[in-house]
Amino acid sequence: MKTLAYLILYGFLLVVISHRISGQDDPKKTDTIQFRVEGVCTMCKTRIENAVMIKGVKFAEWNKESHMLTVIFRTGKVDQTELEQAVAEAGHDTENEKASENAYNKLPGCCAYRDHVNTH
Ligand SMILES: [Cu+2]
Repeated sequence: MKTLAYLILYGFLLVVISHRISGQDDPKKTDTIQFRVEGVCTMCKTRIENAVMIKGVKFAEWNKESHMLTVIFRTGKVDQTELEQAVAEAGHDTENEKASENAYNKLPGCCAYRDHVNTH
């Protein structure tokens, strides 16, 4: 009977250990990053947050005061360069990616952050 008890205990430990190992490459694992994005108003906020919601992104929030964009994304599904490029395509400069003239000129006048006219 003692052997059986050991076998059950051993089997239980194996299950626990294999669960822990598989948990390490859990597809639901996420990373959080922050980078600076230029913008002025709540319209910018909506535009920036929508632009960065590409495949693999779970959550995005841009702070109008600090100009920092927080992004939570699936580990390995997307990287910071792709995220910054997506934001730049919407017309907003980021730390490492500058929006094209074409993309920038599509922004409404109140969002013209490069001109430093609007500080609302
Ligand atoms: Cu704006």
